[in-house]
Amino acid sequence: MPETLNVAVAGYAFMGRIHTAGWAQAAKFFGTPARVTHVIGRNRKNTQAFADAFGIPNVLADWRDAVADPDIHVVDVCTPGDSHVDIAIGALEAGKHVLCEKPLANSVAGAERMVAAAEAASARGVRSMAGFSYRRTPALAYAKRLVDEGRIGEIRHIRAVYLQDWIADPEFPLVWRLDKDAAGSGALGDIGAHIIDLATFLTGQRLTGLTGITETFVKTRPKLAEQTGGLTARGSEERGEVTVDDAAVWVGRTDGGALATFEATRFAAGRKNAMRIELNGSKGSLAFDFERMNELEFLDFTEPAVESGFRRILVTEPEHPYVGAWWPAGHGLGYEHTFTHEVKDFTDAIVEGRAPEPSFADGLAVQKILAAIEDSRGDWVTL
Ligand code: SOE
Repeated sequence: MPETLNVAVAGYAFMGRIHTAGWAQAAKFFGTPARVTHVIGRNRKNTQAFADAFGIPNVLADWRDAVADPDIHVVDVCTPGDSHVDIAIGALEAGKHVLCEKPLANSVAGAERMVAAAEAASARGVRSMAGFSYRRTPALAYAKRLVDEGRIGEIRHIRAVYLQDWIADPEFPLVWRLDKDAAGSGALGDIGAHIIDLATFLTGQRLTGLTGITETFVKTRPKLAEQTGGLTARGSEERGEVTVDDAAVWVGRTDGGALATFEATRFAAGRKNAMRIELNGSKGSLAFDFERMNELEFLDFTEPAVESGFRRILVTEPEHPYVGAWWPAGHGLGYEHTFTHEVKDFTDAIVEGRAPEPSFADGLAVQKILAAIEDSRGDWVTL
């Protein structure tokens, strides 16, 4: 085991950028023994500019070069979904630990191949993890603690939505996230995957069956001229077809006897990153909204009705998950901290020789649900 793990990050646009920031912060705030030594990107000029800005010493144009380099110990896959299978499997077979962004792959078959490679690698002590970063939001990690302690009792309802509006303008161009070949699906896989994972993470329950529908409201858009930021772009005069869903809704039953409802959309005008989840149990309720990510609502249903009510817990105390490494109570954390916590937890597992969570198998379970929602078209699908 090297003293410090050398990390190659594949991709630099949005996820690559935030993962790179996460690795740097994890080293500083948690003493995580890892550093980004390489960034991999096909556009030489942009990749170099990113490397310069983030102080990364090496730039690679091809992920195969990272996989072949014995001095690289971790490959962090932050590219669009169509390259996840090849990079992750190539890296695992070469003995690199792999962190891979969600959704794990663009198909169930691809995710199954990744799981097989991850299991074979695990037998050799090579670790892998799926990048469901929201699990590492302190308020959600704390919510899980409360659920595990039985504070809300038996769970009756899981109610989750993930609402964005960044493509609500019909003239927003065809970025890769709107291309089925590159992204696998639309709002469903990009943000729906998060709430599927979170529902399982928080409750420990899995969907046993579901029915769902998807919709593409805007069928054609200007072709891409230039990607100007993580979720911003400039279009050209020519138009092309949107090949993914704009929104999806689904409802299901869990193996723990709960009813679950979900919605994922990029057309919720005014909602920027409103990932909300509410759990109602026999003894209480919990509610969270990522747009207020330092808060958690908790209702204790065992208290007398005359004085019970939702209390707003400010999840900024040093005793709350992850918070002690950061700022004094009340000063709050942001989106990027979830990635810092993610790479910290991943590295801890590598160092301690245990399997990190969520595993690629967890990523495959999400992938199967995404496929079931697409196949359902309003019919019941047993999982
Ligand atoms: C875009 O919809 C996106 O960046 C997702 O890809 C991320 O997973 C989510 O964290 C925020 O929104």
